[in-house]
Amino acid sequence: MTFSEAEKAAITSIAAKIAGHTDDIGAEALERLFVSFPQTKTYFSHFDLSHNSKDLHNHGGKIVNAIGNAAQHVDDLDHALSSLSDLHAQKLRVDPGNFRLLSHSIQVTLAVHFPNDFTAVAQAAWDKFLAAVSSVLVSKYR
Ligand code: HNI
Repeated sequence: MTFSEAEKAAITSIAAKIAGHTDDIGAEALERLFVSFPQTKTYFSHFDLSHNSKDLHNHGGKIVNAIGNAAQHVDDLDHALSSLSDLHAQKLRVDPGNFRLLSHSIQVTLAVHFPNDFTAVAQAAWDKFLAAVSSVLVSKYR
């Protein structure tokens, strides 16, 4: 998948704004995922999923940091996400359909926090970017 300069700008500019708040943004995105699509909680039965829990912040931070790193490598996502791709395919075996649900929850979270930046152009770029990230993370399933 290739990204235009305008798409890259929309991705990196919002990624830069997220940078100082990865745990908070990630925890909120996860909470939105679990509230909206309760079946996704089954992968996290070992976590404390109560509102604002430490587990949500820790794990949310990991996810959003990985996305922030990917935003710096949109032309080389296969390489940038290689070990995470191994992990999700070989160890976690998350149903691929769940990636769309998380991508959606992330976008809603960005929209709420950065309403001025989350224009129609930015939304389309983020939707494409998160779909590309998800596609790499499920690329090694067999
Ligand atoms: Ni995902 C672990 C990133 C989608 C379930 N996941 C991680 C880690 C990162 C990560 C980073 C931590 C790796 C480590 O500890 O080395 N996950 C991402 C990203 C996406 C994604 C960037 C998509 C944008 N993961 C999903 C989805 C699910 C999911 C859709 C299930 C609904 N991930 C997990 C689980 C773990 C995990 C489960 C292990 C959690 C733990 O610590 O036990």
